[in-house]
Amino acid sequence: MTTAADYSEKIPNNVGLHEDRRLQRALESWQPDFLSWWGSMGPALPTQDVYLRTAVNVGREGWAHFAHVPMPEYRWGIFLAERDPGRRIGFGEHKGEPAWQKVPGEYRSALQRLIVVQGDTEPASVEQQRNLGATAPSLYDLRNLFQVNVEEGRHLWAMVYLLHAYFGREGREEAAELLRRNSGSADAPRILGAFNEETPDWLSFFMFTYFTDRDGKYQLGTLKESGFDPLSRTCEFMLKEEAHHMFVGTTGVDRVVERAAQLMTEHDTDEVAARGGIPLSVIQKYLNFHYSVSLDLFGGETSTNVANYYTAGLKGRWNEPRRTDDHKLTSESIMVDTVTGDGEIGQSEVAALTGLNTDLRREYVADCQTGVNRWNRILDSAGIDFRLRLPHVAFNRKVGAFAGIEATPSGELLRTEEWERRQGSWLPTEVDKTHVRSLMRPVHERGKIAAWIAPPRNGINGKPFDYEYVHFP
Ligand code: BYC
Repeated sequence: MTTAADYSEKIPNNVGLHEDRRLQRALESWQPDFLSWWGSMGPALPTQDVYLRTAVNVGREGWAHFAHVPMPEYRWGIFLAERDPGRRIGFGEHKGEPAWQKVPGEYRSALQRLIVVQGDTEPASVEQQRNLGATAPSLYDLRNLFQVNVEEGRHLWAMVYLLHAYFGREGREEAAELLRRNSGSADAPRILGAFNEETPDWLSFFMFTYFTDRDGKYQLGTLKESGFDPLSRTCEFMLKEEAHHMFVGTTGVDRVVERAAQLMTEHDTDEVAARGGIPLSVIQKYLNFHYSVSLDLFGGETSTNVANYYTAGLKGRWNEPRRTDDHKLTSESIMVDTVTGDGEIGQSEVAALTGLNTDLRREYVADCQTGVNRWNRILDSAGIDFRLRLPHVAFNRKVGAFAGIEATPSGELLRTEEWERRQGSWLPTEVDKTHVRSLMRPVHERGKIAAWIAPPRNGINGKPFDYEYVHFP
């Protein structure tokens, strides 16, 4: 199989779509629905064209092509990483067997469920970010937003391809449903909690791309290990695109923190709101919110679903090949966070298989900490004592062991009344949100940037910051 994408076809792909006319027709009939969804739920700001990256190859070198593209003409396609013909299942009860090229009947519904949940998040994030273009702090940021959006659209294509190619009529129905559910809808919401929250301002967008896209990185990392080879290969390639989304989040928060620090130093005050910046205390509240809702995306600390997925060979662990155990875990155990019998936050020992959501979440938490360290280094080098922190895992949780309790960011239990009284000092209040929103004025002039954020260190693809990343009609 070649790795290069065939752009002469209606649906660019590297899966030899033209060899399977039925599948091609099915996907070609989904395509107008996708485009109509993109038109009504995708980026709302009219543009003439945007400097976008398009995948042209899945190999290691030169996989992307950059050019100004009118957004509706972006070529969404289907790209799977190269097939390793000798690949074997790396974990679970089928460990050592050749990876599956077809869906094993007994795992059909579980696999379909995982693909649908993954697929559902992609268009959800596009919907959540729909209106951000109108308040972009610079053309550079606007371009990054649109890049993230078109690639989330492509990730939807990736899951829809799997549903159409391997799950028959039910798969096609699920693919249609992915365009019918909408973020925040009362009748047909998106499946996972965080994807029904609003992303109303750019600080939220940067926190979302830092914390929530990072859940994507870890979940895709586990699905990349899947015994179902087409899922593994599609996730492998998605991870490549995902890296830029997290870069947008990491450097976005960097720049908001840097600007706050500059204003604090310049005016010798913490009151940066009056100077057009976002106070560090508000940045901390946004961080608390996005981190805690993203922790919920890992499911419960203990879960029989995840144990079954692992045993069946459908969903592995982060860095599965590098783990030094037996990759079956039938006789291992793990400590997981819990609320103990006497109502305290503690830990308990459970079978390693049922604790796999905790295993993944711990990898994620350690990764999240690296960003916080990085932001604190910015503060440190500006001579500022304030430090950002990840809140305790029990803080503001709606899923799992801590869903029924309230806790402070440092992990002390609280009575409900006290939580109600104090939560405004930890989570963004209406006043905070209104202030952040009031700063969100569009800066669509080349080379200019809003006052609440520092410019980036580098532009995109070697271009300068003042490059004309977006043209308007
Ligand atoms: N909200 O057994 P449990 C991304 C449900 S992000 C609502 O503890 P399990 C992206 C759960 O479905 C990555 N419901 O959980 C980022 C289950 O329902 P059923 C997306 C929730 O199954 C940014 C029940 O509660 N990919 O790519 O072990 C931009 C019991 O749950 C939530 C994936 O998530 C929640 N937060 O694990 C764009 C990978 N949490 O089955 C894209 C695929 C749990 O009893 N999904 N529930 O009806 C999975 O691997 C798993 O479904 C989960 C949950 C990790 C989500």
